Amino acid sequence: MAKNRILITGGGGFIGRHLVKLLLSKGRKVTVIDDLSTGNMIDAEPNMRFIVGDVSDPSFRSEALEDCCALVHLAAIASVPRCEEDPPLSERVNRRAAISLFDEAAKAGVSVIVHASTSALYGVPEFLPISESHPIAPIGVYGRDKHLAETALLGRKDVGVCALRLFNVYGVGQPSDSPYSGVLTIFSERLRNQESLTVFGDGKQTRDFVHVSDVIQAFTMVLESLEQQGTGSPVHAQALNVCSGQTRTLLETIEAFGDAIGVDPVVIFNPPREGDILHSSGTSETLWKALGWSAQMDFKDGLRSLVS
Ligand code: UD2
Repeated sequence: MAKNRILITGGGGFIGRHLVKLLLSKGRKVTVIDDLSTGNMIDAEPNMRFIVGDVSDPSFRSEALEDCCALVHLAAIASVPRCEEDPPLSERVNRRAAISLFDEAAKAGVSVIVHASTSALYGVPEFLPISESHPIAPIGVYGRDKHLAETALLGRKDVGVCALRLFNVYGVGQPSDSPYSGVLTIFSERLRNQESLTVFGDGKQTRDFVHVSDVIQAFTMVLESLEQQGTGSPVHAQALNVCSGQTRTLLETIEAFGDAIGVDPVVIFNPPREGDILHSSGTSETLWKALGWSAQMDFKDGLRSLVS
């Protein structure tokens, strides 16, 4: 049987669900593997197989790779504090399972691998905006393990590979019930419930917020480029920033939320969170030059979709 499926690990999670939907809408066949630890089941679709399983378990990996021509690896322990609390867990999932999966995928005949990496591997920025040539200096185990997985992948010569370094991704569908959810999701949920917002620090910290619709476009464009051009693709063996290039302070996001819903949010200031970086801002010029990708979502529209 022809290998024509795309395996999406962590496909039941926030980014994964959006990506699965987009790929299915393009007529692609998709296999999802997700252990449902933070993700959810997706309603049955004719072109989708959903495997409930842990990607760090080899028996699930070989089942998931059946008939697959491409792999998008999103499954991870994505919570930075959780990785700090349990470094062996981060090492097992974010590093070792990822590297084993890349090896097994290549052996199983997959010709394209796209890996979800993170801006966390840059650590405290030495300059802004952060480009891919910024030194790698992760503060914690999450960034360290993600970087090691990324390095192992990009060293491969046998398949088309690319790692996307995601900045602060936001959008509808991010779980809001965890203290480690993204700040915009937490704020929108609290505003919907007419609750006050907690700001850690003075609110002047900046983040590069990129909307999930732009992120899944980036994954799809990279995937298609590697499928068409293989190791000759301009994104092959590259680690690329996926960011909007438009930074906002937390106070600005609160003001924008207030405008969107027509109320003045009540804000409570708490001491800064341990290990928080003050400023983060990226440039995605490399991905623009390679494939013409840039973030399209207007920030205010993105916030409006969160609160509507
Ligand atoms: C993001 C990523 C993380 C890692 C990191 C790398 C998310 C959800 N997390 O962490 O996985 O890649 O970047 O640097 O994208 N804040 C408040 N009030 C709240 C919640 C948060 O003030 O109720 C602050 C928080 O202290 C921080 C900022 O908002 O200064 C952003 O926090 P975040 O958890 O959304 O994301 P971040 O940048 O810490």
